[in-house]
This record gives sequence, C-alpha cells and structure tokens, in this order.
Amino acid sequence: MPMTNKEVAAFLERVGEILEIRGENVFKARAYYSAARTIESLGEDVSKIVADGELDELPGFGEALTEKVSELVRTGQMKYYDEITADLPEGIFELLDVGDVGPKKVKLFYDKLGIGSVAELEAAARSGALAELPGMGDKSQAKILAGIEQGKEHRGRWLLSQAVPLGERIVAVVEKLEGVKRVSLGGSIRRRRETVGDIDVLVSSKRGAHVIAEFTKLDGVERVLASGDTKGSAVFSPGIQADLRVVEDKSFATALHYFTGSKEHNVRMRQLAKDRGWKLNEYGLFDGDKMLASKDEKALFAHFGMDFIEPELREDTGEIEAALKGALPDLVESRDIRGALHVHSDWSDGRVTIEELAREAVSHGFSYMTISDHSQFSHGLDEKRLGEQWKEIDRVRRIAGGIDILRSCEIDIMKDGSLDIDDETLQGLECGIASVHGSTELGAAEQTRRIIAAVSNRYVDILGHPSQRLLPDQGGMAFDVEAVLSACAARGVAVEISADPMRLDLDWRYIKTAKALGCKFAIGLDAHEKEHFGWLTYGVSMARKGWLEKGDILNTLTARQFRERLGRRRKRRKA
Ligand code: DGT
Ligand code: CA
Ligand code: CA
Ligand code: ZN
Repeated sequence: MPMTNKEVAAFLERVGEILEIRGENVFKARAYYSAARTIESLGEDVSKIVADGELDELPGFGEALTEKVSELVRTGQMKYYDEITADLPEGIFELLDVGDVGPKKVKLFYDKLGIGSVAELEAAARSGALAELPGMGDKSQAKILAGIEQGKEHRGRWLLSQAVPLGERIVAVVEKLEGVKRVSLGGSIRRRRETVGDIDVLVSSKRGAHVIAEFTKLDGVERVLASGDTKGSAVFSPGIQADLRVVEDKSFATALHYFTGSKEHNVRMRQLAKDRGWKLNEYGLFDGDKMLASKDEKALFAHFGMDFIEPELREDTGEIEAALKGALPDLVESRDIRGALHVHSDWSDGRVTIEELAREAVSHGFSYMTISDHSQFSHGLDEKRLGEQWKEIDRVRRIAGGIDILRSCEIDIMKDGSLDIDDETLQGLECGIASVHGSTELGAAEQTRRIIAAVSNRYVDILGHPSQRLLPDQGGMAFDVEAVLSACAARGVAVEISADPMRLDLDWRYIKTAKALGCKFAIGLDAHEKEHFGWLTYGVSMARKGWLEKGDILNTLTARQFRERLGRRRKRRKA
C-alpha cells in the first residue's frame, strides 16, 4: 500500500518538529511544515506525482526535499529521519501528543531537564520543576498535567468507528447461529463512548459452547484468548479484543444491563435495589429467593419506577434521577438530521467534486448540504476562488434534484482571532464555519480571547471542532471552554459536534453545560470523501451522550428553516 497524502504530510510535519527540537535553523523546519501542507492539500495522490517524476514541480520542493520525499513515498522510510532521531530518546515523540506541548516546549524540557518521555514529564510537573523553567509557571505546569491526564483517558484505545463495524458484524453472524435467542452489543461500544477498550457481546442461548466455538472461528480472528461454555474472548484484526458472554434467556435483560455499564451507573442501580430490599446482579433482580422477571431492560427499569434509560446516557451524570422523575430527554436520532454540514470538496482537500457530493448526500437522505471547503490559511480558497466556487455551486444546485446546496466555508481563525477571508466575501456565504487549525499552543487566556474574537464576527454561524482534540491520544488545546460556550450562546453561534471519529468534538462531556448556557448545536460531518457521510451516526451518538433533543440541533431543521434561521440571526447581528 503506498502512503496516503495524509500520512506523508504527517511524517513531514514530524520531521519539522524534530528539527525544531534539535534547535536547527527555523527555516529548515518551516520548509517541512510547508511541504506537509502542500501535500495535504494536493488534488491527486502524491505517489502518482512521485511515479511521474513531477514532485519537484510542487512549490518549495528543491532538490534535497524532492529526493527525501520521493524516498519516503517509495519505501515508506526516510534515512534522514533516522539520522536526526538516532540520538533522541524514543519517548520524546509522545511528548508532542500531549495537549499544550509543541516542539519548542519539548526542546526546553529536554535541554533543561533531560525529559524524554511522558512519564518523565509528568514526574517533573508533579515535582514543580516545570514551573521553574523560563517562560513556564504554575499555570502552564497545571495545564500540562491536565493534558497528560486527558491523553491517558483514550491512549491505547480504539476509535468508536473502528469498533462499531466489527461489533455489528459479530452480532450479525452470531444472530444466525443455531440455538441463539437474543444478541446485543454491551459495554462502552453500546454506550457509544468515543473510544473503546474492547467489544462486549451478549448472547442468550442454551448452546453456549457451540456459539463460542463458532465465535472464535469468525473471519478476522487473530488469536483466541478464551473459549468455554459461557465466555469466549478473541483478538480480531487489527488487534481489537472482543468478549462474548452467553447467558440463559431469563437473565438476558439483567446481564445486558450489567455488561452495558457504565460501572458507575451499575453501582447506583445496585444501590437502588438494595434500598428496596432487593438484590441486582447480572443473573437477575431478586427479592429474597424470588426472581423479579424482566423480559427486557425496559421491564427491568420499570421495577424501579424508571423510564428506559438509553445506553448512551448510562454514565451516572443524572440519568438515574431523571428516569425516576420521568424527565429523561427525548434524544435526537440519525433520521432527524436533514442537513449534511461541513462537507469538503475537491476545491480544497476533499476528494470528490461538488456534483458527486450532491449525489452522495441525496443517497444518504440529506435534503441540504453545506460545501465548507478550507480557506487560504489551510491551503484552501481565497476570496477570488470562493467567488468562482459559488458559480459552480449555483450550477450544481440547478441540476441536482432534491438537494439544496449552501455556500459555506471552513474559515481559519488566525492567531489574533481575525479570519482569513475578508468581510465582504464572508457576507456572500450562506453558512460560515470558523475553526482553529494552527497556533493551538497559545496560553489558555490568549486562546480563549482568540476564539471569542472569531465568533464575534457576524458572518460566523458555527464554531467548528472547538477543542482540536485528536482521538485516541491527542487531548484538546488549552482554553476556557465555558467562556467560549457562553460567547457562542450570546452571539447565537452554534457549536459544532464534529462527527469525524477522530474528533467527536465538542467533547460530549461539555454538551450539557453548553446547552444550559444557551447554546445551539450543529452536527458537522467534516467529510472529505464519500464514505464520510456514514460518519453521521457517530456525531449523533455524541449529541445523544450530551442529552440533546432534536430541537437543540440546527441541522434537524428543513433547508428553508435552516436558511431562515441563519439569515435572521445575521440581520439581528448587523443591527
Ligand atoms: P471499555 O471496554 O474500557 O471501553 O469499557 P467498558 O465499559 O466496556 O468496560 P468492560 O469491557 O471492562 O466491562 C463491560 C461492562 O461490564 C462495564 O461497562 C460494566 C460491567 N462491569 C465490568 N466490571 C465491573 C465491575 O467491577 N463492577 C460493575 N458494577 N460493573 C462491571
Ligand atoms: Ca468493553
Ligand atoms: Ca470487556
Ligand atoms: Zn477543520
């Protein structure tokens, strides 16, 4: 498999970072960063350009760079990289993935304190040594500790999007096995956590040994860890573990509830049972020796006078109290979403033409779509090109049946909070999405000011992927989330919930707060290829984990309502 443009770009970015850590001339590092950007925004595969011998025609590609990148693309390796990393500790690279730490800080920590791994960084932060370094201080030290904690949360785990297709395939096969009554996913994958440790599957059947034997023979099994009558465990390619448990059908509801978790939710439920003089475990709900029958989870909750709690809510963040009061939200569903927001075309770094995107969106049942290509800072469109793109959008809008297409743009937020497209052009947009891509390492106060300045521009309708986290192991940037959310609420700027499985940003943990502060939301696809329209489900899952209802989310509106709503807001902001 040849390297993709994204992979090559990431590699070059890394080379630039290493050069900075080594303290080389800054122009050298910048040449690699800029090469990374160029390759990331190419319209064709870099491997093809290399094969055609045309790499040196790209801007900034001199002889040396061309040679190194060709080697990388051809062999997957770069000798130069090996040379510049040979004398650095291996752990130094994971430092770069800690939120709020970039190459300059890595260099500082390495030069002054010899820090070469996250563990050493954590120790230095806890001892107070980091705060003593030039340009640091207690606050920066605390932020780095928070970044380390955040990174730990998802490190070494699988993206939800890696687990769900496999989990669903296992369910589909097991369902058809002889003697199987009911099958369901459980655990974090059923709760739709943004990352999962392993996949849990629950089955009711009288033929446990047979079911488990078949499970361990599924396509993609690399290693069998356990294979008994009631429990099987296997590692599937590319390394994801799946646990399958078999129970009697009369225990299915309580077992499913138990194995769905979360642990915290389970602890609360068990206590509720105790309070009533009952006992709850995976085998059943018991009053003394008597089992209180629960044909399904709904019946189980009903014993407690509770409404059914959707799995996404089972995180012990108030769902138990709400269920007891009959006050659970009526959660948004995928079919409520009518607009495909935040779609990139081949006018920037997307792979597909606007016309093809329109067809794809229709086939997914969307009735409108925003074409939101990058602006110039992210090697996308400048004012002139946007104007040209609008003509193409008009053309496709006329020929594409049944779908409305909105002029949009993912506008870069500059370091000072200004936008990289002039207001006159922004005025022509029908949906402005402002996002941070660079300068994620500013201090929290400056970062907060920067984002608030950006959402204060009257042509910004949506704040894109607010935290910049990259799952599974890169935490978000440091900023005052609540201050930014309040600013969005006050200005009527919707907060994006990115459906991109590596982002899923705004983090669902902040959604309830955001709603309480008065925010509206937009589920953005951040699609760059046709397949990415399928990401919608992950964005909706996060909205559900944040307790959102249909009315909280702008792209549940019809195209007309959506246009009216953005238009009204702009008029108000102008006044
Ligand atoms: P993961 O796999 O790390 O993404 O997270 P989960 O939630 O899937 O955890 P896992 O696979 O270890 O266990 C599945 C469920 O089983 C878990 O959500 C709740 C239940 N469970 C497991 N261990 C315990 C426990 O010690 N106490 C309680 N109350 N429940 C447990
Ligand atoms: Ca699990
Ligand atoms: Ca498990
Ligand atoms: Zn973006």
